[in-house]
Amino acid sequence: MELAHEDKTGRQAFYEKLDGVHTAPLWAVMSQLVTPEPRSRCVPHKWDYAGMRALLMEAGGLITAKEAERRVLVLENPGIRGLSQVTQSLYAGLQLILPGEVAPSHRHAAAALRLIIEGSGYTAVNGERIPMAPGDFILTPSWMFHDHGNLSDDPVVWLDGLDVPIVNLFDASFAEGYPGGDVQHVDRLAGDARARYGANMVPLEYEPDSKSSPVFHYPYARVREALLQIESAGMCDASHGFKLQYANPVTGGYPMPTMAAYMQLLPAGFCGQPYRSTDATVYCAREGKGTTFVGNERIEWSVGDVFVVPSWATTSHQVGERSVLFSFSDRAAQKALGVWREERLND
Ligand code: 1HN
Repeated sequence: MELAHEDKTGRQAFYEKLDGVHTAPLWAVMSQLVTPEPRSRCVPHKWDYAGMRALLMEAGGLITAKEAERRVLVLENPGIRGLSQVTQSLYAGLQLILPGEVAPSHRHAAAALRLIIEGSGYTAVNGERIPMAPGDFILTPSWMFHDHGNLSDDPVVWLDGLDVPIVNLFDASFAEGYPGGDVQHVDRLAGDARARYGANMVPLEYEPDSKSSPVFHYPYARVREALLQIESAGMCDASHGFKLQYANPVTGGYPMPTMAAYMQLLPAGFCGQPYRSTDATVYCAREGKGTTFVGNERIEWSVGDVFVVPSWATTSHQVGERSVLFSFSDRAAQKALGVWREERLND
């Protein structure tokens, strides 16, 4: 910011004096601190699934899931390398578990969500083993023990999303291993959480003891069926196609306090209107193929590809064939804090 009466040497000496006592003049930095609109260092980027899968398999030959604790390739936003961040607030990675492997049980303050890309395995959480199938959405809420395994004959690969950068922003990170070995004690039947909380009913006089959805598993088969039925009813959103958000059935709100997640069907020939919002978003293509325009960039995607859209970047989707996109963002946290904004733009 230019000041009316230049006195550069006097000011410089003053700034050095301030610097010596861990102080700085706000007027020199204010325009970068408080911008008229979001100015993200993050950039749009796509991680091609075929290439990432090959690298995961290479990692599979170099380190076991147990030795690595989590055999994950972290997706780093090219604009902020070295921070293990896919956006300013979120972590994303691709995880591989080979047949017979176990990723040992642990818990941490950060919450995780997963979108299964290929194969079948399980995640154990809250004493229950949750089966993983392609397209399934799975939660491991904050401070709940979780371990993963693969009892099949093929690799299982999924996309992890965590709110690690948010927890670390608050310097509120805690983590510990499961005291009883690699695999947590399983004391609930398969399907227990879904039976108790996922049938549009809850246990008698239920009072939530967690800020996250007690339903840890949202199988893709049901989501897909819902999207197809909604598509057949028409009323396509001009920007989003047919889009559903994952919900905590107890509150109707987001499945976790920090993260929102979505599945959207883009009907054949869809040519979406541009849209932007303050929640930078990570997408994973579930079915079909298409193009997403992000600012001046053009991202071509097909099944398994992961791509990231920065905050406030103008975004539009186009497809030839019917396609399905999964996505997640920090919208839950932004809405809780009252800072979330969106804008629909017209061509
Ligand atoms: C974690 O616990 C998992 O449980 C995956 O699968 C990725 C990234 C950072 C910190 C903890 C998992 C993670 C993680």
